[in-house]
Amino acid sequence: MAEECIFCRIAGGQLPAEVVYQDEQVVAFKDIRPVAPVHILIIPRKHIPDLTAITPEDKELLGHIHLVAVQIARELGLAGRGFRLVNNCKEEGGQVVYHLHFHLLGGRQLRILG
Ligand code: DGP
Repeated sequence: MAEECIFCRIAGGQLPAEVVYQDEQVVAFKDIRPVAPVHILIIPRKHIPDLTAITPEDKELLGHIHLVAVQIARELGLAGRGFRLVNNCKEEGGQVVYHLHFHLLGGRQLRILG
């Protein structure tokens, strides 16, 4: 855990969040500034600053995050309609919080990125 990291603090229960799913590896909670009817952040409990910091050790974790994303999408009725799973990496990728996270977006027609 990184003491100053807000997502570590959410994962540890020291900061409140609307948690929709959690297990020993990941936590999923509603984004504080939603840009779609469904906007959930899926984070590993492990502090990984950004996507470039992943290692081969994280392969299983990254697969697990995707399985959790699909499970949540299914539970929210998005699996048939479609959704988007996004990672913003570093400054030009639009990353603001430096704890790896994936945005699960859906519930409306999403436009081309860019
Ligand atoms: P990114 O730009 O990919 O780093 O997105 C960070 C997202 O995190 C952004 O959509 C807003 C969200 N966020 C920031 N602080 C908090 C918080 O304290 N609680 C929750 N639920 N979301 C947060």
